[in-house]
Amino acid sequence: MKLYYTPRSHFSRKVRVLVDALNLQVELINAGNVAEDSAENFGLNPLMRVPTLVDNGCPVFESDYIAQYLVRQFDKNDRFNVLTNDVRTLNARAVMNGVMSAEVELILAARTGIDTEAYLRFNKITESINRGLNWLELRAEIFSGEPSYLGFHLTAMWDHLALYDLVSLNYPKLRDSVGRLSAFAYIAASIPR
Ligand SMILES: N[C@@H](CCC(=O)N[C@@H](CS)C(=O)NCC(=O)O)C(=O)O
Repeated sequence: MKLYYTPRSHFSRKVRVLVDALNLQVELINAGNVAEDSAENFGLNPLMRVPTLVDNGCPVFESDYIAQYLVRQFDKNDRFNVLTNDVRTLNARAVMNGVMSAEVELILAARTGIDTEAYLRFNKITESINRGLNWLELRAEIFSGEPSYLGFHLTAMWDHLALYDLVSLNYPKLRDSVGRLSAFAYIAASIPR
């Protein structure tokens, strides 16, 4: 199996942590600059995003669908609660994905020459990150307990936010959860630099 990714990609990292947690052999292929527009770099993903998993020539798109695909194949007991139907967990997943996508919009807009300070649209995108994090902080107890895919997701989101420094991270409960999870070597191994 091959995973198209970039070392800093937070969407890729939640899959990479799951791969490491399940001890799977996956070849990592660096897609390079994700702002570019060549589908070949992205494992033939027409949306030109990472991650994409390719298994025996068959591509799987979307980080959470890739996680589900891996668990259905290799972790029948779903040890990290990837296949959950719990609405609180799914809502937290949706909010984290929204925060992460908003960050991608801001970063790639700036990278491709857009002055993000000049357009109101980007104010709303930034505010969605702040409100999303606040929403998660108020429900931080869902990240307690044994490491799960939700915790991998939180850590991937948080470390990326810390790296790019686009918003302030004054969320002590989320920070504590990330600190606890980062003590696991298989989670810390992929911290973006
Ligand atoms: N919903 C997708 C989001 C993936 C995504 O946005 N990845 C970013 C990198 S972290 C990307 O490749 N962006 C390229 C672009 O938006 O042009 C997933 O969960 O896999």
